[in-house]
Amino acid sequence: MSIVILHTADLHIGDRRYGRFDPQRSINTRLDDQRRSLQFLADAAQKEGVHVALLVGDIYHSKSPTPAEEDVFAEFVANLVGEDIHVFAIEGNHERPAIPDRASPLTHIATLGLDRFHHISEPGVEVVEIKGEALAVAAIPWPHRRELIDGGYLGPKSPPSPEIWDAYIEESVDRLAEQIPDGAKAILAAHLWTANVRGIPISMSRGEPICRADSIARPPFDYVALGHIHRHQEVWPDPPAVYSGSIERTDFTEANIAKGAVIVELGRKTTWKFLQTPARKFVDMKMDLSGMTDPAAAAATKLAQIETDGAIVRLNVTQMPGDRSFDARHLRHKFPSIFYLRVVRVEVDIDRKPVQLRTYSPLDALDEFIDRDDELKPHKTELIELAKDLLEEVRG
Ligand SMILES: [Mn+2]
Repeated sequence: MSIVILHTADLHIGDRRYGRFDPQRSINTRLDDQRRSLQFLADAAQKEGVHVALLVGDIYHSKSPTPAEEDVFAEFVANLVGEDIHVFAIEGNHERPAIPDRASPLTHIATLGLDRFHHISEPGVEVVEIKGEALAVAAIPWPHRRELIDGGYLGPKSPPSPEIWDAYIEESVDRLAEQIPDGAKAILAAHLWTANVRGIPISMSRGEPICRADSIARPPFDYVALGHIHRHQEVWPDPPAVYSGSIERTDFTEANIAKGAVIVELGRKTTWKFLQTPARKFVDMKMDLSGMTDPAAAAATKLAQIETDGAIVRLNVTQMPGDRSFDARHLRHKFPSIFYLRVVRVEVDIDRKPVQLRTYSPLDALDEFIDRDDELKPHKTELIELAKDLLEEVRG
C-alpha cells in the first residue's frame, strides 16, 4: 500500500497585493483568489485519495490575520479533516513568532484539539498511522537566529553566515532522523531556502536560514517537502527535495510561472507530480510611447491585443517628460474586465532624447563629417570638389 500526500506551502492567506478593498464584505478581493485555490486543493486531495496534507509554512501572510482570513483557513482545514486527512501546519517566517511562547495565528486551531490537526511550531517528529502503516513526519519551521545563539552556534553579536546556518540545519536534521522509528516511511518538511534555488524573491535578505540541498535530502527520508521559495522546483533528486511553490502568484517575477501543489506517493519508491492551481493570471507589459503622437490611443491598441480578462496587469510605459495624456483610470474605464491595472511610467531621459531622423546624400554626409574633424576642416572646399569628381566618375 502506498501513502498519498498533498504537499503545499506559501498559501499567504491575506496577501492583499494587487487586490481591491470590497467595502460590502470588508475584505480584499485577493482573498477570494486564495479561497478558490484552497478549495481546488481540498477537492483534489479528495480525488487523489490523499492521507496526509503538509502545509509547509507561510499559511498566513501576516501574524495577525483578520477574521475573514482566519475563516478561509478554517474552511480549508475543515474540508481536509472532514475527509479523514491528517493536516500538518508548519510555521513559516510569516507566522512564527520570534519570541518563544507567543501565540501564532495557528495556535487557537491546535487548542481546539482536532484529531488530525498537527501544529508544528518547533522542530520535531510526529508519527501517524495510515492504514496500519507508520508515517513519520519530521518538521523544521522557519528557523530563527535565536536558535543559533541558544545552541552555541553563534555569539550574540555576530551575524549568521550561510556556513553556520548549514551546520545548524544539518545537525537539526540529524537529530530528527534519529527519532524516526525503524521501518517507518519518513518525510522531512522544512520552511527555509536551499543554496541551489532558482527564483529568489527580491525581499530575500542576508543572514536568512540557508542550507545545501544535500544537507537535508538524505536517508531515512523518502521525500523532502520544502516551503519558502514561491517558484515550484525540485532541488534534489534522491530522495526528492521539492518546493511546491506558492498557490497564487505574489509578484510580477512569477508572471509566467505555473502555480500549484505537489501530490506525493510513498510506495516501494517515491513518485510525485505537480498539480496546477487555478491561480490568477499576471501580465507584465512594456510599451515605448515616447515617439507616439497619441500615446493614450497607442496604449489602448496594444493592450487590446493581449488576453487580459480577469488578469492583474502591469504596464511599464516609456513616455516623453511631462506627458500626462493618459493614466490608469482611462484604461481601467476602457478595459473593465481587467482585475487590477497598474501603470508604471518611465520618462525618456532628455540627454538621451532620440536624434532627429534626416536623410543624407553622400555629399551632405561628407560635409558633416568634415565639419566635425578639425584636421580636415581647413581643406573642406578642396575635399568636397574632389568628392564631386569622384561621384561623377562612379556614376559615369
Ligand atoms: Mn516564507
